[in-house]
Amino acid sequence: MTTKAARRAPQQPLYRLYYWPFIQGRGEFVRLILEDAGAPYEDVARLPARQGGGVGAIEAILERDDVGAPAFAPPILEAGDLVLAQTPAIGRFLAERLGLMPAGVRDRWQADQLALTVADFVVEVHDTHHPLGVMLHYEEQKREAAARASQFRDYRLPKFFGFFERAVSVNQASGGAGLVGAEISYVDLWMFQALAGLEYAFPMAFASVIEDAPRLRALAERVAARPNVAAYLASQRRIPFNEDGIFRHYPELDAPGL
Ligand SMILES: N[C@@H](CCC(=O)N[C@@H](CS)C(=O)NCC(=O)O)C(=O)O
Repeated sequence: MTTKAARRAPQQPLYRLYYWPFIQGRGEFVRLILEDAGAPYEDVARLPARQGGGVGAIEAILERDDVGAPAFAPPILEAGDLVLAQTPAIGRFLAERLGLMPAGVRDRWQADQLALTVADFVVEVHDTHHPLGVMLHYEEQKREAAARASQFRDYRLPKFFGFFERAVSVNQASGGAGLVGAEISYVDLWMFQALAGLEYAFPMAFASVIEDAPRLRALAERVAARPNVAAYLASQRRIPFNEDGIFRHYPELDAPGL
């Protein structure tokens, strides 16, 4: 029998994401897992404030002391009683539940290893436009950003791409689909997002490194063509890349002298 309270409470989806509503940012790595798996979720801060959304919802969950360990920064996932922050921890949690984690023990640990490497890459991309810190605007650190971006383009980007291409190559040589394990995993979704972001932010540098990474390119295309991912990418739920996010297109950082 339904109680009055249960009848009054609107049914909330099990998964509730709290992330800045105007950017893809790190929230996108969580959204992609939920979308690919077809898991119903609420992108809480994108709801109107009168429905409990907006940035206020993020501030409120960050302040909660009744959830075990408090969350330091978004993205934050609420799943029933669990409130979990840190993108790689959320990725691991959701991938386990939603069938996007490789099956074998070694592969699971190595999925973790690779997901953290993608997360490192994301930090380095972010630091190209904010090398001094996030409390200053890009315009206040343009000189340092130019120097940092040059290091990134010349050394770090080729190193990361060479590494990821090698990882796909090694895994595919033993019959795997993507970076690790037999099937496409959450790490492949993350790799897709890292490549999409890089192509937006550094189109010229991307064009030069992707030439030497054919397996990585094919993997990203394969992820983008997965039916739920393709539907998501074509939907309004996919926030366009912009200059408030992690992957920002500043032409002067991509091609100095422009
Ligand atoms: N290592 C964390 C980083 C979280 C993070 O830096 N979140 C950003 C948005 S992408 C933020 O809002 N940070 C606020 C802060 O660090 O004070 C993760 O992977 O989730």
